[in-house]
Amino acid sequence: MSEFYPGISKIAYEGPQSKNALAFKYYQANELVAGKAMKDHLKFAMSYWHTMVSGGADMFGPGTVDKKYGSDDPMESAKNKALASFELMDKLSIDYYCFHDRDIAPEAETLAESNARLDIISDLLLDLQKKTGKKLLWGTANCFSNPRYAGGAGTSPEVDVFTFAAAQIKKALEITVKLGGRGYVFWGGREGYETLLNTKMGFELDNLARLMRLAVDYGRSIGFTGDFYVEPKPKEPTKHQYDFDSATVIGFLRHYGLDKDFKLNIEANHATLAGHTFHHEIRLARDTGFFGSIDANQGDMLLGWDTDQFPTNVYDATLCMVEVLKAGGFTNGGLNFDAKARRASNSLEDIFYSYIAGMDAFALGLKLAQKLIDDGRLDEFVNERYSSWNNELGQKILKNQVTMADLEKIALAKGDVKVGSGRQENLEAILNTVMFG
Ligand code: XLS
Ligand code: NI
Ligand code: NI
Repeated sequence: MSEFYPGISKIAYEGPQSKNALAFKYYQANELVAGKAMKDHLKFAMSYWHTMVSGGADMFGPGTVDKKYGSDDPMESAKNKALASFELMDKLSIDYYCFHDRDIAPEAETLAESNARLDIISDLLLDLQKKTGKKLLWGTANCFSNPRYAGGAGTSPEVDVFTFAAAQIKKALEITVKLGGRGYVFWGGREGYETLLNTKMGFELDNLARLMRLAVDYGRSIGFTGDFYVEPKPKEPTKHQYDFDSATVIGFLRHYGLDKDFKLNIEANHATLAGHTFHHEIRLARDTGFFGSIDANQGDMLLGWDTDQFPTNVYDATLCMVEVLKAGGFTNGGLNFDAKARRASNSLEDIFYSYIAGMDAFALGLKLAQKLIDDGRLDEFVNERYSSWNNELGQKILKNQVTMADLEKIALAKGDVKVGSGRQENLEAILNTVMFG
């Protein structure tokens, strides 16, 4: 088997003192954190689309990295790409991957031919999985790139487009099941609108839910026992996307009775686009029972779009991992690096530098998250802050044993109330001492 990343050997852990750019400084796959190996806490996944497909093209210029894998023939190239992806995962010690149908096998003239191509490549991927032990974290269908989806897929104004999308998702579910994927993602790329002047919003929302219901019913009928995910994002490519943020999606899933089958796949950059922190989105998912999986990346606060950068912000990674640990860890989900190297990062090594940076940031985040939990001061303060709810009155209210009139009587008798300090600055300082102390 020829090498696609020649001259780069398996990346080893060398520790934080190492100056070797091609070594892990914090990620040590088998190091135990709270009794569990780092690799099992983090469940890193490679995103096929950014890593194997995109060469860095943007609207001002073409790609800067060759992603043809030695062949101009689309299927030869797709096969080589699959081989290259496993070489890359092996060299980086990444156990999982994620894809859209069109990432692994390019779309053909007809749906039947596209499906046949998927059969061929998924056979190859299955074979590679068996040989290496690598796993599919989740699959999805690209129902946003082809011009037919310009007006949406499930939310298209045209019934033929809805039908085509359903057929495409059916096939994507089949290959996800075939490859043992434990998740299936709906990211509503163009499920939204550009202007309400041409849009039936309520009708589109109903149809989006209808498509998801069809997918759940079909997926369960072919033995998919994993999680369906919605990946919230407020905008881009459309001006307004229906899956705006976690809160919106949770409301949507409950409204349409999809909440038993769906969880959330939270992406850091999408959180900030929605005006939230990454931490906020994961916390809400955890507190409502919708925590599923994570697209680990980061945005640039000075840019208003989805820059999908490799995550290196250790505060964000730490607070994310606090939520993951408190959720009891990932079940079917994991940390998918939905991230791309910058266009100017055009060497073969750059993709390795990128993953090393992201994996090290999350390894560090994991250790610091555990340290923060062990330190206990933040949790202790929060518990104390809410402790009045443990008193008799608090308990009565929580058990819904009071009326407004009861509360008025108590408030009138008690007189004015003084509220305790929120101590934010002190808590931020504690965070710093735990992280850097
Ligand atoms: C795009 C999304 C996409 C999903 C998968 O912004 O992040 O890459 O993760 O369709
Ligand atoms: Ni994104
Ligand atoms: Ni994503």
